[in-house]
Amino acid sequence: MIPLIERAFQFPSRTAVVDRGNKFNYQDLLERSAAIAQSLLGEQKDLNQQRVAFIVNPSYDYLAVQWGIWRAGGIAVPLCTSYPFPSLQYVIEDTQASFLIVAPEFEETLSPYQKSQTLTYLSTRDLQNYPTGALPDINPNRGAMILYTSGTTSLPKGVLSTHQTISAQIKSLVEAWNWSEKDHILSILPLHHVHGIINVNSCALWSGATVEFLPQFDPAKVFEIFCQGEVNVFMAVPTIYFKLIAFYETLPSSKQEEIQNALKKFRFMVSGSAALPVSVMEKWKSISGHTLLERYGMTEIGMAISNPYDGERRPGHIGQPLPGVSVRLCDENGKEVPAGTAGEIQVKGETVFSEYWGKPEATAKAFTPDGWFKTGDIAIVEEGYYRILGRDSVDIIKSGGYKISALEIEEKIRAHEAVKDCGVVGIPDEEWGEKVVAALVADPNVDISELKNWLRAQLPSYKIPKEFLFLDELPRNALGKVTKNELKKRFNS
Ligand code: MCA
Ligand code: AMP
Repeated sequence: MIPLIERAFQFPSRTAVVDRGNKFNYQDLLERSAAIAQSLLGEQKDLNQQRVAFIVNPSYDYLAVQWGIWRAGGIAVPLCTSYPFPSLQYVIEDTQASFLIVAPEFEETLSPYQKSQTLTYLSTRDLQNYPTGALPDINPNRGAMILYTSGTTSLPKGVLSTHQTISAQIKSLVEAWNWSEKDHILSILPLHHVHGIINVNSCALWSGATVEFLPQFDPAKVFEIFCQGEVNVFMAVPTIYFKLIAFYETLPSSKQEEIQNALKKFRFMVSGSAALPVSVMEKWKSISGHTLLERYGMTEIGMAISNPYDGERRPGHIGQPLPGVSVRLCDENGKEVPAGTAGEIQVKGETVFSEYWGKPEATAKAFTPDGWFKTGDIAIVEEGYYRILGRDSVDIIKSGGYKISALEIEEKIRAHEAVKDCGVVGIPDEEWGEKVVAALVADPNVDISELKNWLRAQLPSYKIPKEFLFLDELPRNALGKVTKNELKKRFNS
């Protein structure tokens, strides 16, 4: 039994999805996902945790494919829609996917797989109108989803969650944030990450609420939908609030007033995936009347810490542990720190992932011997509220909510013929939180726009450094290791 899908049988006639003006109820979603499950199964009775990679823009189709994979017994591997071929190939091959489902707009990019010997290539067009039949009974302990996250290694790692983990993550948030069937959320985040998949779509669908899709973030369209008066819950990364504020400020006062009135009717609004600058929180409050609810999470653990739904939402703080989540702060020896001292956030509970896909050593390293997940984020508790102070690695960059590995980018840049060496760091930026920048030891005549285009063929554009600096050599310590904090200063000077 897949708990999220079982719940949908309780409210078949409620509107589940609004997508480009079309409405779909829960019965539609159940029928369509059952047909997709059947077409994936073919002659098989159960996909038995075979991996099914899929690339579909955020939409009703995306949800039907995701649920279809789950109902056939597969592990869903959502692909990032802005990845170039090599990044997609890495995920497809790392998961050893047996199926690849491709929406029409991505067929050209993924055409090398059309005649693959190793996987079954399916267009979403092939998944229409399949006859219904029996579907397998799924044990919730089975693998459900693999999401890729960057870390302190150059290659991203696949994070495996079970249906049980997903249910635990949803239940914790539904309880903490008072989700109900009356809710209507705008889904604008990419759907290969926890924020969009769990916090937005799955919490809404668990509750019998409505998910409205806007496949590509666009401030004008977001405000237009808000002004229609149906949406009452919104969740986004700080950069999105920054961009909405910037756009709002360009509008005439009559339009601003209309937006203000629409926003005041919302039930609540959430920010997460990166630190919410207090200035953004305050500006958004002056526009919307809402104090954004800031929470903290990670791909491996779902959401762990949140400001209260009722009660004070403290600026610059992430709140308290969520229901069902145990949190502790530890020093570098793994010993819990005394109250009021900074330490690494460690997390335990049913919401924590199972393993890094195919990487048992990385999985073992990520947990303490007594089973706590080591987040690498450093925090302190002040008057009962957790506050993030930083991360234990300078090689992880958070830009616009995306986690980016400096090492992955360095490795790619170093492969360029004009580059002898390079160092990538994140520097503070009002809009992106952190901005990816690169120092090059290279032929000074190298054409930066050519270098960027060359990188674009291998990396998604949000990973491409926004600034380049030429240096004769990279700053290093006595052991020869690049001193990244020193490097950051070169960009600020
Ligand atoms: C787009 N660009 C970026 C980013 N996004 N640059 C740096 N960082 C980014 N995040 C660049 C593009 O490369 C492009 O550059 C230019 O901006 C315009 O691209 P476009 O796609 O049109 O931008 P946008 O639509 O305005 O996108 C900004 C965005 C997006 C909406 C903020 O980045 C986004 O959806 N971020 C959310 C990511 C997310 O959901 N993270 C959750 C993971 P050029 O013009 O040079 O090509 S974290 C998570 O799940 C954990 C569990 C948690 O706690 O939530
Ligand atoms: P990801 O691996 O993409 O899931 O990103 C998880 C990371 O995002 C965490 O380890 C934190 O570093 C960061 N993060 C998430 N929420 C917050 C927040 N509210 N404040 C600061 N950092 C956050």
